[in-house]
Amino acid sequence: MKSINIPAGVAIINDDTFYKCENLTTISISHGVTAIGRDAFSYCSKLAFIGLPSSITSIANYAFQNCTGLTSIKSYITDVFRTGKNPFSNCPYATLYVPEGLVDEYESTPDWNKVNFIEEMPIIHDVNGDGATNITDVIRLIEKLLGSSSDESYSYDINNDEKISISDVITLINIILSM
Ligand SMILES: [Ca+2]
Ligand SMILES: [Ca+2]
Repeated sequence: MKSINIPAGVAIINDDTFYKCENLTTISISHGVTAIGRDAFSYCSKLAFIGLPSSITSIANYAFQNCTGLTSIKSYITDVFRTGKNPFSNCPYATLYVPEGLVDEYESTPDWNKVNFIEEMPIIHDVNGDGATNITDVIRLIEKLLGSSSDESYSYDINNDEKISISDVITLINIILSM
């Protein structure tokens, strides 16, 4: 089991669900999940990235402890709540990326504030991850919107609002025009 999509309709990820899934490399938690249980992803040592949708309202004790390969936690949560005990304990390389303007709030809310690095979520310009931001990225994004083709490893949500929409196309075009 290397890759997991939590399907829409699942509201709670129970305690210990993915405990010690050491081969798990990617996890996609869909919007609608509200709670992540105790030790739900503990010791998933190959997990590198996680995204936390804004629907989440609780994260229990040690939910992601010892995810030692974790480098990026993207939180879309704007209503910042207190988590259980140190959910990111011993994730030494993890950076917590948070919505615009909320760094101070995360830094002052237990136990989010135990993550070593907390930064504002960067605006992604490079949809296809080839190192350049150009018209090809606009085309890939439009193809995704039209449903004609898509590569799920690409970054389509340019403006970090959890949705892929025409506003991402406009934001990307504005970025390219201002380069
Ligand atoms: Ca590109
Ligand atoms: Ca978007």
